[in-house]
Amino acid sequence: MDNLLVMSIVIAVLVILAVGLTVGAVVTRRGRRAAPPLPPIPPAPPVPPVPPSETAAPPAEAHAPPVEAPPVPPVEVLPAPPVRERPEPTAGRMIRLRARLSRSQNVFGKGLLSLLARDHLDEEVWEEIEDSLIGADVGVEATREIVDRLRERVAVLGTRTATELRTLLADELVTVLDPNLDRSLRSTRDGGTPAVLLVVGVNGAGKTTTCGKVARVLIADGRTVLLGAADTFRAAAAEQLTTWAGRVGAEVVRGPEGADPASVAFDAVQRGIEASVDTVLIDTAGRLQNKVGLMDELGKIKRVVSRHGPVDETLLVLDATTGQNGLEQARVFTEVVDVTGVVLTKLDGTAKGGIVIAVQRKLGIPVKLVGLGEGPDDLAPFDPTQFVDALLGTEPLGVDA
Ligand SMILES: Nc1nc2c(ncn2[C@@H]2O[C@H](COP(=O)(O)OP(=O)(O)O)[C@@H](O)[C@H]2O)c(=O)[nH]1
Ligand SMILES: [Mg+2]
Repeated sequence: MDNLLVMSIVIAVLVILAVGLTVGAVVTRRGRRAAPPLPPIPPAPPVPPVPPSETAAPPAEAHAPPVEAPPVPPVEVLPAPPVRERPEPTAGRMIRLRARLSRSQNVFGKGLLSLLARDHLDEEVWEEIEDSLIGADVGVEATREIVDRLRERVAVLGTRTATELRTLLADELVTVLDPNLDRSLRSTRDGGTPAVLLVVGVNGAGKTTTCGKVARVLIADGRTVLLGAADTFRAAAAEQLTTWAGRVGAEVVRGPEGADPASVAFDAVQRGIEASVDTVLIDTAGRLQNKVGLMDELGKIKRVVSRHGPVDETLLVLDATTGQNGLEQARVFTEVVDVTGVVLTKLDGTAKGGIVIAVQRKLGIPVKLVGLGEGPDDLAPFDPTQFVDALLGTEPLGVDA
């Protein structure tokens, strides 16, 4: 009995133990299914260093608010572009005139010299010489003067050879052009402010072209130049001037089409003072409706510009091919503004170089520059001796100026 009891107790304990183990195993398995083990975390790859790149975030100051734009100026100031062309020096440019005048059958070289080469210089020949000079636009008054003196000298000296006669004629032509006149361009001013040059003349005479050519000459001489586009009647005029400026690296001040020319001119000088340039060149319009209109326009430009200081030079641009007609128009300009120098353009296109003499005598103003073509360097300082040599179409013979 005792043995049976003990065995029963042992079996019971074993059963309890077995059940207990089984339940524990199931519970454990369930728990594992509900929460599977996390996969092992791979080791983090090494962080590559950030390479410096253009796409990198901009530095903090780039987010700063933009600087406030300056107020819009009433005129457009086009800054000087970099110099793209080097103009050629002015010395020796007149030489070109010789080829160009002779190309246009100038009456001096052909007619006059052959007349002077005649065996007998009788009354008839002298009259022919006179006609030739008048035909060459020298003008009646100047022609009389030249021929009278020539006749006198031929008589006194008994000059006969063609070479001697040519020398005498050249001498008289130079004399009548007055080689002692001051033909220098007042393009700089003492005291640090820019010299102001006003360029006037009828439409098509060559004002804008001359402004561009003069700017090139000055820049070639090492000056700084600002161009004022006071011809505001056609946008193309300002455009044309801007093109010239772009070639040599000059600043331009221009207004919108139809702007007041005087205010553009004023602003140009103002800007020239600020930028400390040597010279301000002002291109104007050449509408010649009537004297009153012209006086209003040019007079106002000059008055307004004068608030900054005097105008140093007023250049009248004249087309040599318009002959005596052009002279009459030119006279109106001299009555309206105080012209200090004449620029005679298109000498390359005329057979009548004598216009230079007529212009100077009629207007009483020195011819300072001559236009010899449409090219950028086709502008020469006027020199009477070189001019007469070119006119007579032969080698210089040592004419005394
Ligand atoms: N052959 C020649 N043409 C010139 C000369 N000067 C200017 N021109 C031409 O004359 C025309 C009128 O010139 P422009 O400067 O516009 O005249 P503006 O109206 O007075 O400003 C243009 O075609 C120029 O190229 C010159 O000395 N010789
Ligand atoms: Mg023009």
